[in-house]
Amino acid sequence: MQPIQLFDAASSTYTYVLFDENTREAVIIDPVDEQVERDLATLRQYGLKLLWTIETHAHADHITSAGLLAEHAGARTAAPAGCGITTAAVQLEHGDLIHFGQESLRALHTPGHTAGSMSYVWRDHVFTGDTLLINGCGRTDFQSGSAAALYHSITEVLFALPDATTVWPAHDYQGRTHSSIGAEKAGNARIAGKTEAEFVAIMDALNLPRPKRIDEAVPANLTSGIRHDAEGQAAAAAATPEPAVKAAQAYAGDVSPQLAYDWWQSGDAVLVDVRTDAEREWVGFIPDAVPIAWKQWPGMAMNPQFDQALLSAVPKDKKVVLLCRSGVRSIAAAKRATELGLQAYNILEGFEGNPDSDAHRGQLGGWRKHGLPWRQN
Ligand SMILES: N[C@@H](CCC(=O)N[C@@H](CS)C(=O)NCC(=O)O)C(=O)O
Ligand SMILES: [Fe+2]
Repeated sequence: MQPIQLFDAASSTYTYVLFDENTREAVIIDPVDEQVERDLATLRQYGLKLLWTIETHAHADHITSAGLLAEHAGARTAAPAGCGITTAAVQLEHGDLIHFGQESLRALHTPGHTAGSMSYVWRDHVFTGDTLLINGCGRTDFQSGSAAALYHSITEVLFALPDATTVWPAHDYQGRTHSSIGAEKAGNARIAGKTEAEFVAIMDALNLPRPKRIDEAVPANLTSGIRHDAEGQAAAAAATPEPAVKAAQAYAGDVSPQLAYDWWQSGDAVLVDVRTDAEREWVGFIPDAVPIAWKQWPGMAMNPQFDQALLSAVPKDKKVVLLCRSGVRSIAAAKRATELGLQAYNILEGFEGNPDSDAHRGQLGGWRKHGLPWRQN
């Protein structure tokens, strides 16, 4: 079985999806924000349930979609402990295993490109991030990089894997897709047959231009891709729980699942489920709720399909109560519904509940936990 390899041409980044063929549980390595729609479509196409998003390091050249995938696919975020990615739910240490179905991925600390960088071994494959590239390696001139550390990571950690191990890098700038440990050991121009001193001299002489997006990308990646600048508002709205006080100014209010259900049953409100079809299929749905997926990706200012579907589903004299997985997207959707002239309420903690939410919301546990009606497909 091969990993699914996906390419982002703008940053020459490879993203990988691995899954258990029986349970269909999946992980994604180094997802790119601008490709989130493609990645969700890939998960749908293969019938996968995304359990984990995993970073090899805090990237300097593109922004991760980990935060978006956590919200839109219900994944948990994992990142190397030494990378300062404070929002990651799991901080990985050397040797840690990430399980998906019967499969697992083993984390190897491979510092050098950055001090926290990790590679991941799965069966006879290794995902090397920017530690080892095809006939190259990650640069070591910024972000706590160290050529000496990289030399040890490559020669002692990665080259200790069996020669037949397939190498899947985070980037290739010349269209190559994969290599092997044996091939890199024998022929990698920067490191094969070189002493540490020779390697350090090569790295010191590279003189590469700074990545174009480094000033924007690194801070965003330290918070799983959730940006707080003006341009990043869409992503932030989709992925960051906001204090209810601030949010209350932009929509009619927050309601408990029980109150939303009562309004819906008495005919005062229309219940709109803003989760994606894939989420409903995996986790369960509410019979008779109106499904209108809330999609807001980086660079997408408007979503006319959402607006149109919402306006035709909700009569002007009724409230709309909006539900998502954990009560985050539904806030963004309630704000949009308010802009469209509707009296819009956010259902606290959504369908599944949000164990990470602040104390104000922490008690509720979501629609399902309240014993309100729902069904599995
Ligand atoms: N031109 C690219 C920068 C490419 C770059 O510096 N890539 C890093 C990885 S984030 C690297 O280590 N490159 C190694 C190399 O080019 O040899 C950009 O502006 O984003
Ligand atoms: Fe990098």
